[in-house]
Amino acid sequence: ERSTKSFNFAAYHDLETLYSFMDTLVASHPNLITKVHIGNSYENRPMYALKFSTGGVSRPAIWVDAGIHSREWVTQASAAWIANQIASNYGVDPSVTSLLGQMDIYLMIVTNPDGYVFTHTNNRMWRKTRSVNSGSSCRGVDPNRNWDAGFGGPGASKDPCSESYHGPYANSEVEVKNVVDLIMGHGNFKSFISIHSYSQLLMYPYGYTCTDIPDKSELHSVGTAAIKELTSLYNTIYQVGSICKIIYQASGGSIDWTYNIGIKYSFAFELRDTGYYGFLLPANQIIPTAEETWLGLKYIMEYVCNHPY
Ligand code: PAY
Ligand code: ZN
Repeated sequence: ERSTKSFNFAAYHDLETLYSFMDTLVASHPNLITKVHIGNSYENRPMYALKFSTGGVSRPAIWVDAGIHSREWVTQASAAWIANQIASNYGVDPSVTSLLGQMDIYLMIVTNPDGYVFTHTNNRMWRKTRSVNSGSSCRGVDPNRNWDAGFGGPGASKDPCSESYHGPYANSEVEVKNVVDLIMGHGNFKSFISIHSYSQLLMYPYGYTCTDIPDKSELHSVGTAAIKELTSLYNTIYQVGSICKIIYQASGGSIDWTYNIGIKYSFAFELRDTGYYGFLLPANQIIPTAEETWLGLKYIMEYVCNHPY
């Protein structure tokens, strides 16, 4: 089927289905979307970002990733819905049209493809990558403890069997390294937004320390305004704050690294719910979750577009 009209956004899908959805979406919006192959995973699966662009050379860009933790299924599912929303709103919604007239959006729906496959085939609750750890029978590294920001510090484990194992060294995980290389090679990202679940939070740096970032007051107010939009749709209540203060100290996280390299508008979402279903959010909440998240995301994107630096 060539049309994304037939894609069921209200269901969870395996990797193959999400990858064919991406192809269909690109095929139906060839002048807007390209599929960027940023490298392969540990188990050699391709990693793709959807690039939404109306032209220009290395325009200022916004990065959005989902599914770096494979069990957080509502994130990959919401990202697919959001990809379709951006595509169908371009040329229709003046704010999306104007945004894409000035900036590019990179959206990675499945940032941990090996883990995602494993959640379908073996263990629904798998969080980490699937790399082999030398000297241990436990597999995988926490890809949100593996970035080069406070690496190996408090809020990460040196035990390969832990869910928050930081890995042998920063960027040891090829899935992390591929994103790092894309970001560095591009050189003009102005915002980096990572989507996780669950807890209903919108967070900014830092995670590795509870020390405030220099841009705390601006990021806190952008986050608060974004959440006001999000909450307006279904009254889903979110909290806003730094990772360290609002959830827990966590070192080696992606948005701490992006902030430290100069990407000021670095945020992480924790989508629905607050723990009743947790990672096993029923599929009938996918579309409402995606819809409200899109409102928050769009607010941040517009703000970034209107506040060049
Ligand atoms: O960047 O979202 C962040 C840092 C905090 C998350 C983490 O990497 O540990 C929080 C957890 C997550 O989304 O991975 C929260 C969930 C509920 C968990 O697994 O504990
Ligand atoms: Zn997560």
